[in-house]
Amino acid sequence: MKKYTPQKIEKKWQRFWEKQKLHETADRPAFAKSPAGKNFMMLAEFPYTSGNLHMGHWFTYSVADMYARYLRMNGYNVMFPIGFDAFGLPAENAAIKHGSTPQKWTTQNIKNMTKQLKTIGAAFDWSRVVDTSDPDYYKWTQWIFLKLYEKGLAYRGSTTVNWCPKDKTVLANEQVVEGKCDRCDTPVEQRELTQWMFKITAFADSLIDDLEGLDWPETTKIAQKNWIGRSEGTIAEFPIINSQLSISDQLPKLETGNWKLETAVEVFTTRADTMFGATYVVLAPEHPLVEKLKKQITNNKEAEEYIDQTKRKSELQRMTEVKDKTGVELKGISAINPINKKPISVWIADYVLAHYGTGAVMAVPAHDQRDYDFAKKFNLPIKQVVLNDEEFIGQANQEEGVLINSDRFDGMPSEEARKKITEQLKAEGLGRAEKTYRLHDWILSRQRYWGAPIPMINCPACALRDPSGQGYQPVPEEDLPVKLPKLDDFLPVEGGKSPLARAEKWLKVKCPKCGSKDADRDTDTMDTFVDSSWYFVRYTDPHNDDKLADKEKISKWLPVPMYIGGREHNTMHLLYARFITKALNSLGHVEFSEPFISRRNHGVIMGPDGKRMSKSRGNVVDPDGEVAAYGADIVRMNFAFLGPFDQDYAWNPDGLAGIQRFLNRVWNFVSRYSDNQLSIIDNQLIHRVLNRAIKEVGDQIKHHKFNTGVSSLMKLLNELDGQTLQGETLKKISKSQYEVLLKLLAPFAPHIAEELWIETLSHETSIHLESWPEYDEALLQDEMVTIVVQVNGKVRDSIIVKRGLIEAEVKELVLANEKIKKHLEGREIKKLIHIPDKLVNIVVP
Ligand code: ANZ
Ligand code: ZN
Repeated sequence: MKKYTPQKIEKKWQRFWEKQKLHETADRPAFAKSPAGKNFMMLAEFPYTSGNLHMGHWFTYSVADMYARYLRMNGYNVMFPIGFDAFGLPAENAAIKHGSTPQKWTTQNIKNMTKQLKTIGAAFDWSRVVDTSDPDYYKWTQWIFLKLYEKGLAYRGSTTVNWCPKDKTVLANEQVVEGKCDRCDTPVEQRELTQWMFKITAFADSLIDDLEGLDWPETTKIAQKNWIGRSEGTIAEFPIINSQLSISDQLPKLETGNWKLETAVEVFTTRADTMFGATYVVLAPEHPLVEKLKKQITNNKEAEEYIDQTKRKSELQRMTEVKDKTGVELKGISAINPINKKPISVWIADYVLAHYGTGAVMAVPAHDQRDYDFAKKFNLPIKQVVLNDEEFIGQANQEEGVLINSDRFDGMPSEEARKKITEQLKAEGLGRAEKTYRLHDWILSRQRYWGAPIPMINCPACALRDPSGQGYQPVPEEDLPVKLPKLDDFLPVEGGKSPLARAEKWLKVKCPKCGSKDADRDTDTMDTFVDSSWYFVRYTDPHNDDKLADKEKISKWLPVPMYIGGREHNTMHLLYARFITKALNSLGHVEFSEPFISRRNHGVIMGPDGKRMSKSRGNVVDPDGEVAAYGADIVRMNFAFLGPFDQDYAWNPDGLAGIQRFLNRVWNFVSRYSDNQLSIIDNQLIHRVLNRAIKEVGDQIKHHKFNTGVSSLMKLLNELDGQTLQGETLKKISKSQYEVLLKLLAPFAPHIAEELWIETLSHETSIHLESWPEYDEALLQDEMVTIVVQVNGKVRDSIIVKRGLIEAEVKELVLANEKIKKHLEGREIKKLIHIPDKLVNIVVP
């Protein structure tokens, strides 16, 4: 008998499958009724071209492959695509480090990673590979930009960014520590930068509301909702008056009830019910009204100093430094509370953010903690207007309740009062109901080299003629792709300019609108999240030169029925892909408005020390070594066996040996098969055991319980191997019963299953073209069970009987059993305890 040597067989079958084009998926007609023929894209997040496959890739792809193979065996026309998320900083930084270019580095890595991915033995369709840094791909990334631009969904806008004046670069919020650049300790400034943006906020509502229909992890849905941060409330206008003049002089329309004034502060509040308790108004220091009211404000200098000071804080800091509130009263002006028409003071303070709501709040110190802290510090009036069971000492009472001190709204519950107060404001032209969102538009400009150029041209001649001074013109569609020029020096430029500004030849271009020769290409590249927001669409038609993808092909494959990926993409990637889908849908390019019907998150494989694997920690385990030592099947099955798919695991090589023992046993078991010893009739007992296993293993894969799927296979082998089938000889296993065992194993360990199928059971075609075996529902019902037989509490034997026997039937069988008879020695039975389908205990004196 040959020994099981995975290294000898795995390459052979990988080549065999490739030659047979076994995993190249044809486009079947859409909307097939039965699973047979139904297209199914099994999507797993494509890798960054980071250089090497790590344990996490193996975990994700091998387990996703089991699911893909199972579906295929159940008649689905499965596409299991793979590609490379190749643009972006990692490639750029690695190229800098290794003295290479991003192009060379990426090409090399894709080659290397392809080789590694093939060792998994997954059913990837290599004919559909996409590479986001390939001009054939990013042509369509640019096309999407243009389509969104045409509809106003891509625009130039200015935003505040964290800016390090020394490094001359934009910093993410996480890179600002205590107001300083985390690299050089220089105080960070806030800067307005004009960049390209996608109007993701236009879809804010549907991005929340459509989550309901998705089969996604609840945690992912919650993460998206929080990220979008919809809050429903009221916009109220607080008219501004000169505090040195009498109110009636300034509000001549007092009698007519028309309070609308030219200058008013708009505030956003979710608690309009507390409006009678608004005792002052606070503007964000950046609020444009501060500049506008300069003439009336009597302490401008003080205000300006404070505004300067604010610029040095990041938004994150302003939100988190809660305790010590700072601010400046704007003297010389007052605001009118629109609900009771009383004048209140106006302040600027950095706890109010410029880019949330309207950038101004009505402060209700009795019921909002931030306002309370501020009021305490500056001695401002605190007026309770909501009554409830909560204590109200030393802090704000933020709960809802019943209104007090609120005129005709007294006694009204908060919720009703919000509606009624908003209605009154609206009737007086002083407010309206409004939703706001935490979500900002998506800034997609990057001042880096390794990305898809933004297909826009800036023409100074056109700018002169344009009333808004805007000279940007879209690159005509037929000129796409705007290829990324080769640059020797691709390093980031100081001063926030893109390295592409150095590509002088590339830069100069004729204006597509007016023909001026003075125009420049946009030198920014797109955020790599744009590249990955539509790659699944390209899989349906990866070689199409004329279109993003053929519409019919899109409708055959999409939306994606199952998407597997990491929790780190709960917000950004998944949100961006949903947005691009909704945008393409609204423009008529795709017929669906959600890209991913089901989403499952995979866990993370940590280092042996339980910490995230990283080179600096030195706890990286390289899968290549494990594969060389054990073979792919064992590594795959070990991942499946770890436990639930969505949990994190510390890497522990001990499991591999257990799986190795199991596959060795499968090998030896099936190798005992030989033509001349086979029985013609299937053994009924074995038939039952297999029947149950078919259902069990199938259900487990279907529900992504790959670990219990492996244990069911182990149990099955134990049963087959005669542990429980006492007295049944192996000779009685028929060929078709061996086949069932291999088919159940095939999704988990495709190489060994193929080897035994073709070489031992002498089949001519691949096991991976076989169907999942069918099971007999009726047979599940009267399936056999093993009953343990005890005498005086000691196990003496076990018997295999039909499930569901009653006590009398079991008793008869037990008493007829020779072994048990011996133990009873003719004594009289005092008592018999029967646990149906499990155990009998006979008590004798
Ligand atoms: C008055 C009030 C009274 C408020 C009360 C709360 C409680 P969410 O739910 O997160 O949307 N707010 C509005 N704009 C702000 C800004 N630019 N910077 C800082 N705070 C701002 O929060 C909405 C609430 O946050 C609003 O409702 C406002 O304070 C504050 F008892 O208005 B509230
Ligand atoms: Zn022009």
